[in-house]
Amino acid sequence: FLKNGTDLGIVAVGFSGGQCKAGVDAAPMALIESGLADQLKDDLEYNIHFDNKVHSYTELLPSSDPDHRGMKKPRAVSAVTQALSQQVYDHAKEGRCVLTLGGDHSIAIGTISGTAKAIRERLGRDMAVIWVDAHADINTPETSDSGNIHGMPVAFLTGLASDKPDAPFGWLKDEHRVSVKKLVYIGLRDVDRGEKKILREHGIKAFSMHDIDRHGIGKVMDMALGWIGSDTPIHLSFDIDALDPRFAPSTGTAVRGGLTLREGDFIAECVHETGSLVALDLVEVNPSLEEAGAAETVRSGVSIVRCALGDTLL
Ligand code: B3U
Ligand code: MN
Ligand code: MN
Repeated sequence: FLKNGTDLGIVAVGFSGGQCKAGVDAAPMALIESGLADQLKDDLEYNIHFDNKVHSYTELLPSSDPDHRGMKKPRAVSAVTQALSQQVYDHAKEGRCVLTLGGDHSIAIGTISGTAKAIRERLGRDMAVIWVDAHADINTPETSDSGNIHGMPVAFLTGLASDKPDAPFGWLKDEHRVSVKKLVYIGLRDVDRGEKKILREHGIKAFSMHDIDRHGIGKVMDMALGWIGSDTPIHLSFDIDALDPRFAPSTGTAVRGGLTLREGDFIAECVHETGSLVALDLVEVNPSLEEAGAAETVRSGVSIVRCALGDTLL
């Protein structure tokens, strides 16, 4: 579905409302200022479709946004992800691969729903999702302790959580959803008790850091891509906190014992090699945390994106 020299849509999302820490909204600008878009155009020869702005959707944010089923800022996250879903859909419908720069991981409600819908309409296919993260982000509003929606996107995208039609996330329909059978996690190491129960009960494929230590990242990628099956469109959602804090200290919920940068790059390279990548998210870079490491974190993010979009070592 994707070759170098083809069309790439870029969406920059300056949104932090899925969690409590300010600053993650500054990531898209930091990534672009470090030359990411230019490198994709000049080095990897993409035909870039980018409106050159960071969207913050301020006109969509409600003046009052009380908790709903324990979720914090439900209307803000809903409005932003619904608008983003349409933006990503518009790119994907044209046959472009879509790169979304976040923002916190709640924005994946928008990106994945938009790609899933476009791929269904364009190819008549259900797509797979590879979720690279220290966390599973599969809490339902009821299992979440924090109420932060960036810990819930996978539950809404798989239909494990849903809202009534007139409630904030009522806009999500079957056409936006992905099957739990087509979801694969890599890098998990901080999973809530309720999330472990969900993963177990639904037979969701997950490779934790333990699995990576046991088998090595090469075997894990063979197993992950084998589970998805060849010739299946893939949406890669990459949370920078999957990387060890040595390589990505500037993120909201850093967890020790993570992927090396090479392991992260390798995951991205393997997904590119499938030729089936249809969309990529890079989320949770927060340059205002651990400021001494912000440049390193941005550099790691740029590296992951370059590898996923076809940069090779040789
Ligand atoms: N599982 C916890 C913590 C968390 C999820 N995602 C991040 N942190 N980045 C929660 O809040 O749901
Ligand atoms: Mn995440
Ligand atoms: Mn995470």
